[in-house]
Amino acid sequence: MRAAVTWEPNAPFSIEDDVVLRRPGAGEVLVRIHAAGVCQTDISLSRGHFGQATPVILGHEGAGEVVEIGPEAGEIEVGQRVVLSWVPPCGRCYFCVRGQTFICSGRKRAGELEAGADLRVGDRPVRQGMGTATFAQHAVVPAAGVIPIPEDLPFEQAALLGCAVPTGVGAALNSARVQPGETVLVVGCGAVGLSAVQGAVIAGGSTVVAIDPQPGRRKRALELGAASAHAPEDHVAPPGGVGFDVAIDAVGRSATVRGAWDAVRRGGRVVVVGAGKADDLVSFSVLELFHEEKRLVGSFYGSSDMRFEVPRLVELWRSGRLDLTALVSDVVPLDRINEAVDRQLAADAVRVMVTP
Ligand code: CXF
Ligand code: ZN
Ligand code: ZN
Repeated sequence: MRAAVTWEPNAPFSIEDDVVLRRPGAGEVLVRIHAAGVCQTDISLSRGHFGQATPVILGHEGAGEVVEIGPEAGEIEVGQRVVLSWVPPCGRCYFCVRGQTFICSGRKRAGELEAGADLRVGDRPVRQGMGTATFAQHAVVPAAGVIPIPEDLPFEQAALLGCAVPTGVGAALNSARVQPGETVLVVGCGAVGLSAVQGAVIAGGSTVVAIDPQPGRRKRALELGAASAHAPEDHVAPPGGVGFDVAIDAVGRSATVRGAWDAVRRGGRVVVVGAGKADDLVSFSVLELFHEEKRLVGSFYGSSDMRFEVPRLVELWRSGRLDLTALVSDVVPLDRINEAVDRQLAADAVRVMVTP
C-alpha cells in the first residue's frame, strides 16, 4: 500500500508505495482509510516532540471502511464505515471499569502498540503512530478502536470525529460540563477550539467568547455561534463584572492557561485541552488556588467515551447543530501531504484532510 513515512524527526513526509502490513489478528480489523486529518499533534510528533520514535507512519484522525475482520473481532461487519479512535478501550483496566475509557491503560503502551500492525517498508520495520497510522491506504487496528458511522456522512467530515471534534466538543460537554446560561471563553480557534465553541453553544452557554489571533478563524467562531471573537491583545470585559463561568484553553501554552485562569470568576472552571510541552510550567500561588475556588480540569480526548460520543456527535451533525464542513479548510491527496502540512500550518487554516 501507499503511506506517508516519517523516516526521522523533522524530515518531510516521504511517500512510499511498497508499504506492507499484516492481516488482522484476533480482535482486530483491517480498515481502508478514505480520509485522514492533519492534526497539530501529527506535526508535533513528526518533529520528534512527545518522544516519538522513528521511522513511523503518523496520522490518528481517520475514517474509512472495514475490509477484513480477524477472529473474535465482535459484531463489526465488512463494508461498515468507521471512524478510528486512538484510545481503543480494553474494557477491563482500572479506568475503563470506572467509565473513563479515554484514559484506558489496559492496552500496550504507545511504543509497543506501534509494533502492532507489523508495518514494513521493504524489510525495514516502521512504527504505527498512535496505534493508528492513518496517513496510509490501510490500517490494522483493534476492533475496539473503530466506531461505526452512517453512510451519508462524508469521510472527509467523519475523520474529524476521530480527534478534533470529540476533543473540543467533549471539553465543553464532558470535561467542563457547561450548563445552560453559563458564560464560556474559548482560547484558540483551530479545529479543537472551534469544536469547543460549538460544544459550548450546544450545551446552552449564554455568551460564548472566542479568542484567536487570526481574523478568518474569529469569523468562523462567530458563524458557529460565538457571541463575540477577539484578538489575544484585545480587552475582553468580564461577564457580569466577575469573569467567565468556564474557560477552555485550546492552545496549550502556560501563558494561555494562566490567561484562562485569570479570565474565570471565583468558583469557575478552567479546562486545559491544548497539548502543551512537558517543560512549559504554569504557576499559581497556593493562596489563589485556595482562595479563588477555581477548578483546573485536564481534558484528554475531551473526556469522551468514543462509543457513546461518536453516535452523539453524528446526531448533532444530522440535526444541524454541529457543523463539520466549517472545520475543513482543504482536502488534498496523500501524495501531497507535505503541501497539506504547510497549508495546515497557515494562519487561516482550520483542518486540512488527506485522502489516501
Ligand atoms: C494528543 C495530544 C498529545 C498526546 C497524544 C494525544 N491529542 C490529540 O491529538
Ligand atoms: Zn489529534
Ligand atoms: Zn482499559
